[in-house]
Amino acid sequence: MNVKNKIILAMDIMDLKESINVTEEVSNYINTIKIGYPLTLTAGLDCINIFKENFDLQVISDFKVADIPATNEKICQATFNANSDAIIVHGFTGEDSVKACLDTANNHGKELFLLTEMSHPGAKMFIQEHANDISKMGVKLGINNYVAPSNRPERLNEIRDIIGNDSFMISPGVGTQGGNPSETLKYSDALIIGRSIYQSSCPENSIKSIIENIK
Ligand code: NUP
Repeated sequence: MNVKNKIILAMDIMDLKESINVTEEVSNYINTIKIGYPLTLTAGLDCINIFKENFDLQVISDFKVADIPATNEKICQATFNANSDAIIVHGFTGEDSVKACLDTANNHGKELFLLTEMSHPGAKMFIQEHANDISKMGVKLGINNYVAPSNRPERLNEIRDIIGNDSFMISPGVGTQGGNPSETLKYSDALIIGRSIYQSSCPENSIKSIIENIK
């Protein structure tokens, strides 16, 4: 996946019109948007086409797919048929479930992002302990794209070591969740940023200032 810019907009506004307005304000600074359940459960899967047609953006669907293989395959099919360029998939479900998603992505010529570890405090309870193994499983399956937490740079470092420099890593948790853009980009290829941009009184100024401060 070609994310030429360093910021992926996490669009979790639960209103299609407002989400389009905010995207319009920042669309010159991004080429990829990440949508998830908040927007698609409100506006429907067709919002993917709406963003792609109006803004010429790549769309990553953050559906954190985490079911049995047969159901995962259906979820991925529906997402790619709706024109999504990529899907985010949980790794804790194990190799067969992830492989079902990967095969579906490959069949559609689309991308899969493996979620290795999450950014919220509760991630320390269960998922963090297994994040390195989840990353190793991704490498074994030949997965190229990973999601790992910006607000834990020491973990980004470890996960980067496992997935290697040729893999593509994107990181949520910047700003509102405490992650620092420059620190994150030492390990990650791109930042996923939502509230720090879309909740700002001027999203354009916010994204500009984040970009200007990236060292
Ligand atoms: O571990 C994760 N943390 C996380 O915040 C995995 C994610 N996919 N996300 C998503 O990234 C989260 O659902 C939201 O869409 C975005 C971060 O948004 P914000 O904290 O910048 O508002």
